Amino acid sequence: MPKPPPNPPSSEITPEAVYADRRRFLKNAALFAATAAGAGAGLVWLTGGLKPGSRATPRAGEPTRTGARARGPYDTGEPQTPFEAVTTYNNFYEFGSNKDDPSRLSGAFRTRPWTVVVEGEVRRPQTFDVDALLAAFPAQDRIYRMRCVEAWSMVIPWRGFPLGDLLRRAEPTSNARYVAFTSILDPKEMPGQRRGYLEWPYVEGLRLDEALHPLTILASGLYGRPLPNQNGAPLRLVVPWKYGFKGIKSIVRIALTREQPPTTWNVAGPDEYGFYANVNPAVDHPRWSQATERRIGEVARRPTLPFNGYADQVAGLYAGMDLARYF
Ligand SMILES: Nc1nc2c(c(=O)[nH]1)N[C@H]1C(S)=C(S)[C@@H](COP(=O)(O)O)O[C@H]1N2
Ligand SMILES: [Mo]
Repeated sequence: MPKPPPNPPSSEITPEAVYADRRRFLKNAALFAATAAGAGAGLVWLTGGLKPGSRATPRAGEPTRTGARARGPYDTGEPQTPFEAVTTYNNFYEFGSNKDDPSRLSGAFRTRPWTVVVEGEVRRPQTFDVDALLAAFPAQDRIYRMRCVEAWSMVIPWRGFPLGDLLRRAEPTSNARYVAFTSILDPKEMPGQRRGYLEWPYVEGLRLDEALHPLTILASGLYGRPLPNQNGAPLRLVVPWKYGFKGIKSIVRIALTREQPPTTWNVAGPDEYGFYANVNPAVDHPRWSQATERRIGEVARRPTLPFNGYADQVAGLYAGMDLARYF
């Protein structure tokens, strides 16, 4: 296998890979600086000390000053990464490998009509129209940390529903041990799929108990709005204690399986990206440290927490496992 592609050519981790992206990176940096200097946001965005009403980002669905939505048991109270950054600093290789490619190149992508198939080791396989699916499983708001394997992180207010609700509806058989997810294959509409960065379609997987965990959601929105295309419309996975690449976007198929399914980044670089991909500051990536991270919008690096800060809820899933081996 050729040397796995960097995931992705990030400026601070693989400087040698950045040459081609230099121009776009500078544009991104300029955008961030502009946002930081923007009306009312000021230093707040740089320090992460956002206050409600102090920035020029959408507020629909966020907790308001009047306390319309109380913080839920699954919400972090940390400052949310501005909408502008969440929707312009993306990894979605189907649209290209630069951070601003997905927002620049996914605008015309059609996410309706859209069907999601649930099949495999289930008693009730089903094909859903995505709007029917979203109507059947009422959305909840979840403010989660997201930690990319490239050592940057964000705080994102998602809207979605627990994956477990859908899986239980499908009635997994006693053979079901894993869940395999598949993104859409559409090289005509997705320029990145006409290039060989990765094998397409993008695929991911979870162990069934991980998939059933209440923190694991299928998201259809963020910041109280429908999910922007660049963030994985119309439906994407969010598993907040794992590296971001587990959060597969634009899902068309969910299959319950007996065997551990292949996953895109693990196939591309088995020594660099594991199947489990639990956020773990003690297990470095072969080419960089995972001990700290850069929270987008902040200057100082912060320590990376085991399981991305969700250890109380999820560490039990891995009792007795060697997490350096099953990374
Ligand atoms: N189909 C697909 N899903 C994907 C990716 C991708 O390239 N293709 N990138 C992953 C990576 S590496 C990360 S960090 C997150 C980024 O999600 P965001 O752009 O919404 O922040 O999406 C993940 N899901
Ligand atoms: Mo990532």
